[in-house]
Amino acid sequence: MLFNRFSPKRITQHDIPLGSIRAVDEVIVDPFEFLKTTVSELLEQEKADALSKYQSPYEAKHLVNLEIPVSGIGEQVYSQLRRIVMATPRTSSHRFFNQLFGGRVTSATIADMLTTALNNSMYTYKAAGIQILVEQVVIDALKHLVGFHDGEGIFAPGGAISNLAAMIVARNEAQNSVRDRGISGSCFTAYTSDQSHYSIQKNAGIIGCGRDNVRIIPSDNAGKMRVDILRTQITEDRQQGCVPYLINATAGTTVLGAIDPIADIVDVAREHNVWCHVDGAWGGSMLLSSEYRTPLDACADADSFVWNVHKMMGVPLQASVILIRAKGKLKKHFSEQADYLFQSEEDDYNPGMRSIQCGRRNDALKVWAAWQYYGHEGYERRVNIQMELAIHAVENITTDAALRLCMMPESPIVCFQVRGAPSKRICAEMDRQGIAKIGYGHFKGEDYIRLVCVNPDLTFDDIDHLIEQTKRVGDSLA
Ligand code: ABU
Repeated sequence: MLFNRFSPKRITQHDIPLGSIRAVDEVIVDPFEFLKTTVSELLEQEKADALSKYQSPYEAKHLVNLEIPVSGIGEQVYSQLRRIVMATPRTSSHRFFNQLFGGRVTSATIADMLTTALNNSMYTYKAAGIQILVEQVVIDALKHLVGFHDGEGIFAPGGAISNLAAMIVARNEAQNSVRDRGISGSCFTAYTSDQSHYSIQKNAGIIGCGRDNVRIIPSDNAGKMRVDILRTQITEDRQQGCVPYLINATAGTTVLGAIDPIADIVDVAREHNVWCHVDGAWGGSMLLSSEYRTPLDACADADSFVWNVHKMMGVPLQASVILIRAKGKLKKHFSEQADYLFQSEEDDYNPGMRSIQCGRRNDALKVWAAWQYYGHEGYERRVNIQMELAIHAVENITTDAALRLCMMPESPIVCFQVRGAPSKRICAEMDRQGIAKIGYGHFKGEDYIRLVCVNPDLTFDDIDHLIEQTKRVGDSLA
């Protein structure tokens, strides 16, 4: 049995002034036994119920006393924790289609628990030891898949921040003085499609280039960036004296999963000498499949690439990586001196010289554990299964007159409508009734149900059941 040495339950009235201890019931809990039984119960419930019962925020507030107490409740915290766990949406269940992640790779979950127990910070070899080598191996594997054979990379907390890192590098490369002296005068323009992730605009605001200076390039009917409009826009901006610093191509858009014409976009970037970034947060994992990777092959010629491993590769959130084709840029744009921190080993083994963050969580061990478990072959099969699920959904939808497919998916997201029924309300009603968690997306003036087939443990029956339920709920609303 392993208790905290300092526990409110162990403090006596001789230790601290009278009145500051709240009486609590004697609860004896072995934390590791608690963890084991809670996880087992969660797994059982996930199979049986699939989703925790829908609770509005107002109802959820009354499930557990969430307020921070003046006097600690000691080991009673574990029963509170259990109640919170059981009331939390179950993203690994076969009724969860809502987000671009879902399912569970057990080896990665265990590795992440161990990461938490170890509690290293990934800025120096001194603090993280062999974990730095683990991170390097994982980054090398990812960058080779992209085709950045001489490149570099770093884990960051999520796709938006990884995109931020790429945009900072791109801005500084466009004007070398910016890092030290700030932006002066020029209008720094970025280019991204109307289907790209909102972080591009948000980050432009954060880095001082301005949200209004992001040129939103229209997409075609397949949700892909119009390269002809991109080219014209950059030319016009140059003529106006602007500094185009970034073109963002998306490999797997957030709603449709569409892949921009990356080779053509890279060509435009080279013509105009602009940094070409690929946001592959969603679609990056398609690189694992020889069958489906072709639309991403040209990423090898881009300047940077973002890959969220917690999406199609199924490790627990978060595991996002920014990869750069030319080695040295991360250090050039993010390193600082800190004698109290960087005390041993050369910079290659001190990733804190290359990251936005100082203290940095270890997101690499879980990826390494999952990849060891699957190998390249297993991961290829996993991506192929995700696509098979999506293709099955397409076949179901296109053979049913009550349904309408938005377009053939290029990655495992299938957008569709129940004819005559509002997609938004179907999704809300499915959640409220505890049938499934599924979201909607907007494209060319219409709302679509967005079916994300990211969990390879789903079966064709799960997909059919989901589609059947959208029809049933749609009929009740129509
Ligand atoms: N970073 C975008 C995530 C959106 C989603 O999971 O649906």
